[in-house]
Amino acid sequence: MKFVNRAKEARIENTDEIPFAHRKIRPRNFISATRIYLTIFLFIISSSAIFLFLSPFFSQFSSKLTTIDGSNSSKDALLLGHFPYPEVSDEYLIDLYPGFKVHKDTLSALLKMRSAAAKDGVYLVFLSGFRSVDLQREIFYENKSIRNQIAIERAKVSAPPGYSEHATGFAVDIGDRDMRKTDFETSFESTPAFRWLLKNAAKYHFVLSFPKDNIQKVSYEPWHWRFEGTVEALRQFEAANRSAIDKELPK
Ligand code: DAL
Ligand code: ZN
Repeated sequence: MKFVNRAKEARIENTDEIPFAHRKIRPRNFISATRIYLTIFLFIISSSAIFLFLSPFFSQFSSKLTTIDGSNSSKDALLLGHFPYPEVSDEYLIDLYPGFKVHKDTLSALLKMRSAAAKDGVYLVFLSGFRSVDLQREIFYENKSIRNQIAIERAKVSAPPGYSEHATGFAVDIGDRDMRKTDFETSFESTPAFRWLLKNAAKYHFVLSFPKDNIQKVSYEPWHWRFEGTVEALRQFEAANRSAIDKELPK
């Protein structure tokens, strides 16, 4: 027995004398560390492969989620090319003149713009501002019926109720005081008023909502301008602006 024990001790001593790097038999803790590293490596490789394989399903799922909350899916919110706009509550409206209301944040910019144009010898007329959803309903269905149009045709020139920029109080239709025959006509584009607006409206935070060949496929409306001079106004038109930037709407 003594002999066996001594032999064991000798083996242990001998092993310890061989430099670590030259030993044929690795110590046990070295082997288990290698196993752990190998397992982690295999785990990372296989989970990356699984993720790559499933990523198309994930992205489909996440686009469904964003569609539901409406925050990331401007094109799904459209109705016949128009984005939904809530009706501004009465407390935010102010009379520009009797029967003509606009969002109160718009008033000062409108007046400044009109004065600046007048100084340049151009006379802007404000034709319409805030429009309630009820009035928009009348306009849309009445005219649709009178003109014997189907909704798709009507929506090219008029927003369905709940989808008009006029409901926000931030949109105004503008004419040229000296060329009233061009009111609400594409010929408004050849008036001094329109040329002045194209050059100067951005100074007063007004933007042409429906330029020629707009991404929403709404008819060209050179008379229709919207105010984007506050964060609230910008938020209202975020989807419209984003769609114009992304050009992600169906052709
Ligand atoms: N006139 C445009 C289409 C609107 O009401 O938003
Ligand atoms: Zn308009």
